[in-house]
Amino acid sequence: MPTPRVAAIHDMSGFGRCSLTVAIPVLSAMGVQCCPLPTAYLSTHTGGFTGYTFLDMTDALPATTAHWAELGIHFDAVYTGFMGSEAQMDLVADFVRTFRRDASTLFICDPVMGDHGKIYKTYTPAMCAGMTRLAALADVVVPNLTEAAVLLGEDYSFGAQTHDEAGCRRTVERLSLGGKRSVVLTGVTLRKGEIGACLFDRERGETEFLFDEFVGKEFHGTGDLFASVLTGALVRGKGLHSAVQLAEFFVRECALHTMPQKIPSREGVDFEPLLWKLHEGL
Ligand code: PXL
Repeated sequence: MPTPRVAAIHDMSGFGRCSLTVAIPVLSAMGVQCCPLPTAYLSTHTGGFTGYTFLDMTDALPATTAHWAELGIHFDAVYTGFMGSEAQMDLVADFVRTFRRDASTLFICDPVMGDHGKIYKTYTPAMCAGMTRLAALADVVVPNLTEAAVLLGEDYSFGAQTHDEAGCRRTVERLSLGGKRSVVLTGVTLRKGEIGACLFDRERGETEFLFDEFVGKEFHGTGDLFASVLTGALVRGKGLHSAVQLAEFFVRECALHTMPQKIPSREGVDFEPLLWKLHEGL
């Protein structure tokens, strides 16, 4: 199999293990070429740190789209996450349209906007509206419960509202836009002690739940870790069900390995020593 190639459009946060500092090593470890297109450079991510720098890289987007298009580069997937400005949403949509001329290019959109009923500090309502437009183009959309509510124009500050089986099923089926795209709703807890995903697979036309043990502590960046493993597995030819299983396995392994080290949760999970495990799952 030739090495699959992914364009990864996320921020680069220098410290705190999220977005590109997770996507690049994870995809490389999975035997996938990662071509990063940073949306912003931050000294740290915005969750749990103050005083971080923020360099908006909006101008790099159309310039890189044009250069890569001129070079005729083929991507097996475009994988997007945290955006730095309102304008970036439509510029990334242009990027997707440019490189999806070939129907084999998957667009995997992690509509990063918030978590736990809160929107991230740098996101405006206009950015959330733009993200909703961008996510509508995706082949696979990977929202957490907060982001799913934003995408559906619902109140996102809820507590347990969609944490019931029927509610999750309805959410993913609505987000599938009539079965046209796959959906992986993350951070779902129906019973204490477990965490997982509710997924709709457009290939199989089915909705299912896949749970794993909740290790008891949350860490920053695990959503990015999950979506990066999912992306790697999909471009390496796995179906959605196995790709979600591998992503859940890896996030749990990393959380279990990090817990005893008493690393502050804002530093993310200590995934580097475990990257080799991704090969076992492929
Ligand atoms: O993990 C999502 C994420 C990505 N990038 C930046 C963030 C966050 C979440 O807080 O701040 C910069």
